[in-house]
Amino acid sequence: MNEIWNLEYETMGRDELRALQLQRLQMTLRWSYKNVPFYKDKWDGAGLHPDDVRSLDDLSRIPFTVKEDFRKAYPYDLFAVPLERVVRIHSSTGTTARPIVVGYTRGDLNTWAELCARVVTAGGARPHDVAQVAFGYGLQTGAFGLHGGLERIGASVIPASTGNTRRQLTIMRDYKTTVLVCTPSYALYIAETAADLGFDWGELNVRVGLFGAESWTNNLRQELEKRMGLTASDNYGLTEVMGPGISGECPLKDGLHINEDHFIVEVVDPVTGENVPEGTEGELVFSALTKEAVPVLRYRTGDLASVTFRPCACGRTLARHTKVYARTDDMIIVRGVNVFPSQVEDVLMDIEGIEPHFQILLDRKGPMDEMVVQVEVEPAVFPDAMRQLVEFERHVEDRLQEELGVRARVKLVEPKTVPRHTGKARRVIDRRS
Ligand code: DLL
Repeated sequence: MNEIWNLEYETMGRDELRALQLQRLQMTLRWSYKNVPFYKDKWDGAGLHPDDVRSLDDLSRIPFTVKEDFRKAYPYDLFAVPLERVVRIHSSTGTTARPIVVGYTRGDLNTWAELCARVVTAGGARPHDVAQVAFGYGLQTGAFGLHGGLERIGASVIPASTGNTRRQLTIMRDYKTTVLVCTPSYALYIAETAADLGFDWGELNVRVGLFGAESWTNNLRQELEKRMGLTASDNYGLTEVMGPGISGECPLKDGLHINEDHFIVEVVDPVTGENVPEGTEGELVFSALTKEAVPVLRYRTGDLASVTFRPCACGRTLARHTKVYARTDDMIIVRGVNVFPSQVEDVLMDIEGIEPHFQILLDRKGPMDEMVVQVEVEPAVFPDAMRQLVEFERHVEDRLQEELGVRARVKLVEPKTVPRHTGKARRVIDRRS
């Protein structure tokens, strides 16, 4: 199954790669300094001139860029080119704050398609495939980005977009879809709908799932692979840096390969901002090396992972980061204990009879936080006798407590009660004021 889209860059020797990174970094620094007043002001303030960066070790002298910088720059203040040169605009849906707006020149779109071509190839897509893209075609980057990469490799792309799940399944069957592209939570919803409608996966041809855009555990991967009879790979990216195409898994699924000829990755301590040693978990920071319209240097993603620069048995020399299970800001604090939703998912997926749909509800009762985990049980398990129900709830509560170190109340709910998502799942409802 292993095939490498761009042998030259994906298997480049590390010395050669670092030389290329330095050259591109210096070019990007000069480009940003000259064309984006935000960077000029910030670096002048820090006493840094692009010419001061003479080796990759000087990278840490460059100030970080953060999400707030994008918000303040709304909509175009981080653009390095006039709008005449911008051929595409995307934005991430800000529910509360101002959205993040990014633009792409023709050259940027070309790079984006190249990088997504690498990621989808590593994930198992091939020119003969029929790829159904069930990310939303809209302002967000997922659909258009991966669409570009799939077209680049020569796959037949179906821009199905999200929603209308019954129609997704009909398309999947009638158009003979072989590659499904969406969030893992939507994949799960599709699988569930298929079962409800009596679709037989044996009738379908889907063999590869390219899933990403949200955190998901290996347990969920196994579940999806089992239910859908496919091989599922993870791919990662974010709007501020480019969208999808930043990294993706190869068939060995031992970390996500970062397209390092276009992005330098660093891992920093989320509190101090200092670089941490290879293999230590911290916050991923990316510097884009080739972007024209919206160059971005040392962007703090908020995503937690560790990175290895060891070559992979697949032949790629590109660094790998571990699956992103948590963000610095999705941690919830319940009665003083730090809890990540991915920990909850891991426990639940391990318990027989539980469906992989859950939601965490946080309330404050007097001075105390209360955490309720709504958990769906499989229809066959949904117990009639109240006693059994209570016992099962206690069992799940105990297992969660072992993992989280804090007691949550578990509420078993009937199948199909936890809200389903066609895009990214919403795992936590925090009603504490
Ligand atoms: O989610 C880009 C994307 C689309 C990636 C399709 C892969 C596939 P944003 O909407 O800006 O961009 O959200 C970015 O989503 O900082 C992570 O917290 C999270 N995220 C993205 N991919 C993964 C992943 C797109 N594979 C934010 N695993 C990022 C875990 C992910 N989290």
